[in-house]
Amino acid sequence: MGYRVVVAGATGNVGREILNILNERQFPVGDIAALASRTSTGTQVSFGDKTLTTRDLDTFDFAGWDIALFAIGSDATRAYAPRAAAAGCIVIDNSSVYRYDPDVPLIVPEVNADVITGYAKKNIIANPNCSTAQMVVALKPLHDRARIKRVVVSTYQSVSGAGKDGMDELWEQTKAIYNPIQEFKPKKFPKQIAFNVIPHIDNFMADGSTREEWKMAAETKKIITPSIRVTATCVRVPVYVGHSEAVNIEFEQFLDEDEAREILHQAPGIIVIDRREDGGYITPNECVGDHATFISRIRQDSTIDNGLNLWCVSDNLRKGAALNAVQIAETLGARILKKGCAAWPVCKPERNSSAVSESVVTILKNRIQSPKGQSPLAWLIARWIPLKTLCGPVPWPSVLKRLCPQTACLPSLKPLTRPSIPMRAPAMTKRLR
Ligand code: 2RA
Repeated sequence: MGYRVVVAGATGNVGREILNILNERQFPVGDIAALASRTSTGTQVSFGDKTLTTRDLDTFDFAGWDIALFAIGSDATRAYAPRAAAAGCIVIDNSSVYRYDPDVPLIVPEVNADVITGYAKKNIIANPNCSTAQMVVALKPLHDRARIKRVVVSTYQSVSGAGKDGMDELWEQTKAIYNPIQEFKPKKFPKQIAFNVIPHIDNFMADGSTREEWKMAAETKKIITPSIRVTATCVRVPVYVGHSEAVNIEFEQFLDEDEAREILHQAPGIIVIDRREDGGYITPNECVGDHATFISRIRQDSTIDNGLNLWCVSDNLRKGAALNAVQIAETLGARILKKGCAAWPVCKPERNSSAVSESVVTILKNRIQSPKGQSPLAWLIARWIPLKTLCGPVPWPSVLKRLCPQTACLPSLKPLTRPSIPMRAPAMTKRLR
């Protein structure tokens, strides 16, 4: 017996990723409905091997459906989420409408899964903003060890955070700059994004910060603890997918950089790639399609007593949106609704097969510097048993595909598609699977 699942906003970037991830993680779906606005009703979207035809959100009857994953704009969320919730369907919402509502839990499952019981007040659970989700995954295990006092973060956010229009604008503007037949004026972004960076995401607030920056502070407080002070500068960069963050952390207690690295190695949802040499760190281009939050450049900040710097990168459409929403659905299933196979989701941890393959690829391809002087082989063996315990067999086809991206080498592999990416620059196409 599986869940009756609704995906609202199924034709958008995040809605399509939700469908992909439900399928990839084998969420126990008994029945699925893909919903869209009236103008997009009838559009076909992929769900594994199946093709779904989108239905009209406006006339959909949510009664009898278990979970609705919402990836629609704020106004539509205000209109339809209460309707779904009143019909007994639990809403997992990607918009910012309910994030700061004290009667709605705001959840990143690796960090605060326990608050999920609070869903019952409104039948709604909120998904955090993309830039917050990846940061709190990194902060929480460090906070548990040394208590974070203050965070100073600068973000480098990809254009996909602004949706399909943002991606199209980067593509069209780049072409127009190389081939200036006609002028291309900024529409989605306030200034030129191609070959540029823009220190402005979302609306300005009275104190001079932007709402994106305010969200990082408010959401971190709600998810981890109100005592953490966060100051952010959020910047849009000409990258298609993958948000990056330079994070400076001040702790109450001293935390040595090697211990921090080891804590992050062990933490759920995190892969550490941190070698002090050319290329020994992760860049957004390398995280596309992965489920993990990647941490690099871990180092002491010697300008304060208890300071640490790190670099944090994740796929904003996945951990920053669709993946986190599906993980919330998994948590809801495991802890509250309890339908599905008996073994599920014990066999579906946060460190998913994609992350496992990334770990193995990292070891084999990059010869990662193992912690505490272990040889890479010893490190792999030590890590192997927990990985197998958590995730079952290592997904060798995926590992091989990462090691040998030329599909000719692996004719039997079915490529993973990402239909949500509308326009692809050549470098981007190479990375998409
Ligand atoms: C952005 N944080 O990157 C937003 C998307 N939720 O614009």
